[in-house]
Amino acid sequence: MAKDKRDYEDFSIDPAAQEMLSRADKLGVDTAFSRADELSPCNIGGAGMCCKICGMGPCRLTKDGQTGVCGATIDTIQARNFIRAIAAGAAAHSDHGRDLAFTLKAVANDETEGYYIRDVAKLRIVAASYGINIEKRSPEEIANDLADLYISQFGQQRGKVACVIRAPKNRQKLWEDQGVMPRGVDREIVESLHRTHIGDDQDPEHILRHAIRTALSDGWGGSLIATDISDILFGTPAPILGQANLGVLKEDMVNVVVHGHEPTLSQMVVAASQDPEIIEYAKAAGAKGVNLSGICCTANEILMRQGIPAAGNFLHQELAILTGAVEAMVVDVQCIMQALVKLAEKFHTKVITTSPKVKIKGAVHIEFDEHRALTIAKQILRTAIDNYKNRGDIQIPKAVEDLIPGFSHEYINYMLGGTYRASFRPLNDAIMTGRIRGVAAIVGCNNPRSKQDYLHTYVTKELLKNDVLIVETGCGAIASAKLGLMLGESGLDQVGPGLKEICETIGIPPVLHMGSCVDNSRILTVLTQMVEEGGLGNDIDQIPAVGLAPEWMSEKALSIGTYCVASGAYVIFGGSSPISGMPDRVSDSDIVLRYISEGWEKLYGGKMEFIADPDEMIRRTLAHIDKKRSELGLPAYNPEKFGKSGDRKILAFEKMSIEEQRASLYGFAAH
Ligand code: NFS
Repeated sequence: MAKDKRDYEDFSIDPAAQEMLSRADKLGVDTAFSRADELSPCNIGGAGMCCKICGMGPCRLTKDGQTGVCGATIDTIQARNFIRAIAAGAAAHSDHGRDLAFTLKAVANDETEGYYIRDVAKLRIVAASYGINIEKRSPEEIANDLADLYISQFGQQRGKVACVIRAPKNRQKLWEDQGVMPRGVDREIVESLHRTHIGDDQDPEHILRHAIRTALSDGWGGSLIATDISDILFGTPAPILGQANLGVLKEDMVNVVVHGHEPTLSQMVVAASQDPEIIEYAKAAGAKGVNLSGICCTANEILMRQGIPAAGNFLHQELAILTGAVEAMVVDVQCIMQALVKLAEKFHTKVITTSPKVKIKGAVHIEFDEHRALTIAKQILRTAIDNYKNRGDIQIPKAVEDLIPGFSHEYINYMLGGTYRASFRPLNDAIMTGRIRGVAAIVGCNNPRSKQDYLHTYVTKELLKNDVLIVETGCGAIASAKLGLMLGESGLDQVGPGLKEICETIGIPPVLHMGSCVDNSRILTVLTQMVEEGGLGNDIDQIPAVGLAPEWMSEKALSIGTYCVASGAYVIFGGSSPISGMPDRVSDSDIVLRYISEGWEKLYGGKMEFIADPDEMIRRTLAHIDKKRSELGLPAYNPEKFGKSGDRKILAFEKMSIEEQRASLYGFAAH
């Protein structure tokens, strides 16, 4: 490895990744890690200062007062670049939601193969929340109406997206007052593109107002629809034992890795992998069976519902192939690197694309269709099994950690109070007393420009020490899982005293895995329920809570961050800002950056900041939480007050000698 290149330890904190990167070097193949080193990012485009929206450019604005050929100023260009990224992110999430709505419609009308309505209770609750009649009707009739309602939200032209009624009342009013109530999902995304065409909206604040409306159509629209329907069709998650990291791949089985985002396909591959006919087929090929695992958000979808192990997060997709033990990597949509195909050619791995929307040159395409879902899933698995005989030299890292994922908001509600008094009261009370200082959602991607998993897990661990309860989704959740922070007692020795008491009392890990990235909608629901429970103000912006995406890289992350700000949250992105400007070279090139922080905070109570230094992220998170506590009139955080009750005593007791135990019980050491 050349001197100016990063070492394996600088690429990732994960030993499995380090081992595979060393193997990549030995085999002479590149990865996203090495390509990131080879390819310096453009400092002008990276700062949002390049406009390539029309054929007169690209215009790169690097001098004070300079404009594009059309006269566009730096702040207009940055706002346009930013909203376009948000629109793409919102489109990805929402198109995923749309496809699920079509699947629900097809299931309701008995047109699919292998799917059924698993969570009738959630179907009824969700349908009733929109006024759909649920009395004396079959689940299929209700599902048909709900599917119609949800499908119509994408093409709706006027009014408001139906799901926004699930936000706090005050928040809905604020959105009305600010003129950012999303009307229809597709409409807001299309309008973002229209407004940013050459010669349209050229007032940055006006552009960014529509960015808020577009992102809201994702968080309180497409993403929420995706989560609802996934739960209805595949089951609302509840805690289940799972595993994470490359060590989940098996030497003596056909390894099939599902990668991407939509659970429609992966759920059916799970079902097909358990089919006796497929198991027999694998045995006939000389394997013990089919071993399924996931990468990225598909991993999260099947991990939290069926306990199917996660092979890793975003930057593990190439590393899984590098083991040489993957017979097929089955992909659908989003976060799939084109590099997989070229890498797979060095091994026997077949990359199988399945979505009508995604083809990669050189990959095998087996198009998925929910009407023949099980048949196609079996065809995919047979293709993988047939490939088992072609396996060459393999190297599977031993690294693997257990975890308990599956903390849906429904389960959190239940776990706090049980079936008869399910409520958020205990959580609110714990925050109000200061046992829990506040809540942080740590979400988002991996980025090869930073050390894989380092920022996620460093921030997570430091906030835990400070009694901040953590909820996680997406690749951030898999990072914590790989570190062993999501397994009941295992991480509790690193947790602050008050939070530890809460985790022990309820029996939860200090980091709650809430699902995939579209499931950030679950976090919105939790925040809303905390508001409705009372005691923490009357809107989301009053709750001592912060959202962080320390290793973000995707446009979806920007959409998520923006709808969280619009919902009242303080959102911190790590790494670099796509609209940082270069204030040292071009004065006022950070106008937009300042606007999405101070400007948005005045309007929505939430703000967005890009902070590269993890210690600064932590400092600002805690400062924000403490500020919100003080504004609510809650006692200042004081860890000294907690950690001396309940299980602490029992655990200390268990560690004592018999004599010490007697002394502590009876006041003397009896013989
Ligand atoms: Ni989220 Fe999921 Fe991961 Fe980032 Fe990609 S998988 S939708 S975008 S990389 S967290």
